[in-house]
Amino acid sequence: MVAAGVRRVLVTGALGQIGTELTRELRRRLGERNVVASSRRTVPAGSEREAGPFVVLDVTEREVLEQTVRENRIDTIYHLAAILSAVAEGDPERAWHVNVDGLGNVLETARRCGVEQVFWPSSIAAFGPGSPLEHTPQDTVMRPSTIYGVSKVTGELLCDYYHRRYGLDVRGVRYPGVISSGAPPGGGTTDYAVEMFQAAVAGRPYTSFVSAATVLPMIYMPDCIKAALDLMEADLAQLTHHNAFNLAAMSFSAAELAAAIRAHAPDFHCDYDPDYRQAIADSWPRSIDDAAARREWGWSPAYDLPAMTRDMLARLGAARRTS
Ligand code: VAH
Repeated sequence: MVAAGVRRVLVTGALGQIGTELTRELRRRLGERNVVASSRRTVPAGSEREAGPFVVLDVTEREVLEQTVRENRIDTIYHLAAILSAVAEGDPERAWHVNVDGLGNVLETARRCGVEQVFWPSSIAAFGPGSPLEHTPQDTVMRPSTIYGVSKVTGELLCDYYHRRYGLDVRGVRYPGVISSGAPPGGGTTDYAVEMFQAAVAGRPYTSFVSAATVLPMIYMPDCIKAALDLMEADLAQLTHHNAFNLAAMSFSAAELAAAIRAHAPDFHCDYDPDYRQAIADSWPRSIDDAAARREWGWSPAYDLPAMTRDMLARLGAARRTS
């Protein structure tokens, strides 16, 4: 029997870059037994599986999803399972199936099972060449040129529909590139930022797949997790946008990131050899106006580029020494 008032949470994509850290923080706050981690992949013994309940779950299989929600008495879903921008361009049909049909399954299951809250992350990838790309507004033209961006705009509209039509409390943010020292990123266009840190700590040079001058909005993982949990705990009556809040913490070029790393690792060398992901990056905002998130639920990032760089290098260095 779950203590009255304790959330029963399901995390999809719980083995991914964000899912791994979000599951860990939710379990710290709610108790391990109250957070069910799920993934399409199985997890080797001794890792996240050992830390609490884990189920193998493909979000495109609605019956399995509904059975998991009912059997575990889930009242809150953090839906992170998705195919990211770079991988999605290699298989647009599957990206649509996972990102859109998967979200549709989560929303319909939440409606049918009386789930109280759903968190689903959109992305700055929901903007495109037709959007203002400097200080991109919360509400503006959204005609993304990637299937990932198309799936994110569609998802935002689907979440709005379920909130308006059924009153489902679904919330989310448009994440920028996420930088973290834990689970590796999963095939996005911003993965170069994490890979640069990993190369520097390993004493290796790095070849960036975007140009030195490429500027993108980024967020450090502790702020990424804080945003999700702060938004989910916010007073619904104060929210105008519900899902798809613009969110950012910093913007910098690939060359500025390399320089910030070299301030700690003077021998680190980075060169630049743009590939197909350059066109994706060029279609995205360079900076974001996240005033709505700051106004409606008090968003305030803790990490800027110098603070993130110090913490990332310290964590990766410590992990390397113990591996
Ligand atoms: C990606 N990391 O690169 C994700 C993110 C804004 C980028 O959505 O696809």
